[in-house]
Amino acid sequence: MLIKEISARKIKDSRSEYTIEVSINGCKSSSPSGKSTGKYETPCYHKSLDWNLKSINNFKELKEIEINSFEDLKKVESLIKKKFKLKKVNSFGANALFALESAILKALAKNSKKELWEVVNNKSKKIPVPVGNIIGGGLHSHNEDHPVFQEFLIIPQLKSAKRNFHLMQMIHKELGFIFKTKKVNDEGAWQTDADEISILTVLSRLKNIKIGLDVAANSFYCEKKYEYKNKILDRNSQIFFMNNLIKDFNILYLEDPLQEEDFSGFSKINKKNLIVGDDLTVTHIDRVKRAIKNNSINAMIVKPNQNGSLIQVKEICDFCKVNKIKIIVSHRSGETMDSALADFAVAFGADYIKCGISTKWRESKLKRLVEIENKIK
Ligand code: 2PG
Ligand code: MG
Repeated sequence: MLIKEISARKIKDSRSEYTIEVSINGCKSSSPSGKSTGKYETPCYHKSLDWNLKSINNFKELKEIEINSFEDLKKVESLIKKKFKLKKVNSFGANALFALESAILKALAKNSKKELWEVVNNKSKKIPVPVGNIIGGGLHSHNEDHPVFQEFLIIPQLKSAKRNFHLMQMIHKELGFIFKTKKVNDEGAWQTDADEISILTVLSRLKNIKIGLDVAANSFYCEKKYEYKNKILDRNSQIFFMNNLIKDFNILYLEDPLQEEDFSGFSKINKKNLIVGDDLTVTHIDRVKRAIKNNSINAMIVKPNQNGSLIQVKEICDFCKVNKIKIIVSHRSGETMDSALADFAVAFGADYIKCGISTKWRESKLKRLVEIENKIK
């Protein structure tokens, strides 16, 4: 396939902030963006969003290379490094690079009359289990007295993506009544003033789901202490508290229980279930290797735009599989209507996909997942 048309423009994401959309041969892809970002994530843009827009709009050299497979993205990455004199391709900016590569793959899929996930990996048959944010807190919620933990997650246990999607939506509705709230946060999760323990108590009574938490501990870590509404915990007490929560509420999935530098603290968290790195690992291979070496995690979040390069993201997923680390492909708190995340989750062999439950931005990914499931069956 040859690239005949290439353009980039600004669009607004679910938080009404500007992000990048790239079009290749008429196929469009856009990038989401995070609010509780890890310190070691790749920056979204090289110099600025406008700089990246201009660079992509004038990127004529792209029209000279032929793209016939996922691996051919390597040609694109070499060209970027050469043209913009970059040592690492990621320096082009994670959002700019991801939207560009994803749009190229969509164009290739259209050109070869295949699905997006198939051009990345046509052997993929596994449908990841959704992990849905149902009650929100932390940096994503705007009510004054919100919970400190960022995400209370439900992991449905039914046999298909379609049934799991419906179950999550039903429970989402039900919890709106239980917590007497009509306001959702950045990710479509309910906003409430209830405290962590009361929320977990309600979740523990639900049928056909397991409980997950994204503690996002960085966001309330200050001067070497974890600052809750009614208590301040030092590192050891935080580890103790996390281990007790796992036990008391049978938590299947615990993301970022400690701040992003504490690899050895993570190793002290009970690994009976999933201990997930996000800000800790930031979808970068050096951090992933360190986390595995330190026995910090047994699962990790993969966010394409924490890295930018889909070639590297795939390598990281392959590395995780070899090392028996479960993969959770994840959305960001500021999302677009692009549903490609579901395709990448399937193609990279993810075990789970974290993409919210409610609001059109989150539903677009779940609907796509169901669509892929119907095609694969
Ligand atoms: C997270 C994400 C997505 P953000 O911490 O896992 O839920 O949040 O996109 O703000 O980094
Ligand atoms: Mg997280």
